[in-house]
Amino acid sequence: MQQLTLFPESASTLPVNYYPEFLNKEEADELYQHCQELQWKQNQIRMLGKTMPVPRLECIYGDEGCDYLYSKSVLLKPLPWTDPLAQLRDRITVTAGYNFRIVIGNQYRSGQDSIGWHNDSEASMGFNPAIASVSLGSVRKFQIKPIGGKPTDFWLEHGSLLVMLPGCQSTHLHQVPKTNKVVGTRINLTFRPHVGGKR
Ligand SMILES: O=C(O)CCC(=O)C(=O)O
Repeated sequence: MQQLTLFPESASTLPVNYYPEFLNKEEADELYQHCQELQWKQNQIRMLGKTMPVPRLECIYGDEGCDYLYSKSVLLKPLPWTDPLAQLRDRITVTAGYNFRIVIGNQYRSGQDSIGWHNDSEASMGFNPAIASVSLGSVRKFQIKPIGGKPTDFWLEHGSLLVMLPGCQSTHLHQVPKTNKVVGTRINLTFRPHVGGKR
């Protein structure tokens, strides 16, 4: 039987900080409810000469004009902060010590929704961004590895916060792999800096 490693030992050597109970259950449930009302969309991505649907739903909220282009093909244009998302942003800043100007939501509707190995090194975030990731709903495996190295598995729980520290995006890759297990919906919110837009 697979062991659920909620707090992997090797995590201490990774450029991440993990807060498994950042939100209590009531707060996490309330935020999950709020996230149901966000404007989710299945975008199209261009890869290897083909256009295909992104294998998850996405949304973006943030400061005016902080557009986010990734994989040279998916352009996300932020809607204004909702009150709960702005409150969460400020709370993460107090805990983690970094400022954020956008939040990108990922909704994994089933085990077949995923995000493959990548780093988040878009120029719009500036040099060595810190990225803070809040997980809600079903637990999914999140893997992180040094480029060319072995992955560490995190099982990101409802209400947890994982902060990828400055430098992480240059040295490490991360993913949420597909699974054939029956899993419910998971929502992930990644708070990010941005060097453009209106202040
Ligand atoms: O869903 C997650 O935990 C990771 C999301 C992610 O890798 C991303 O938005 O770049």
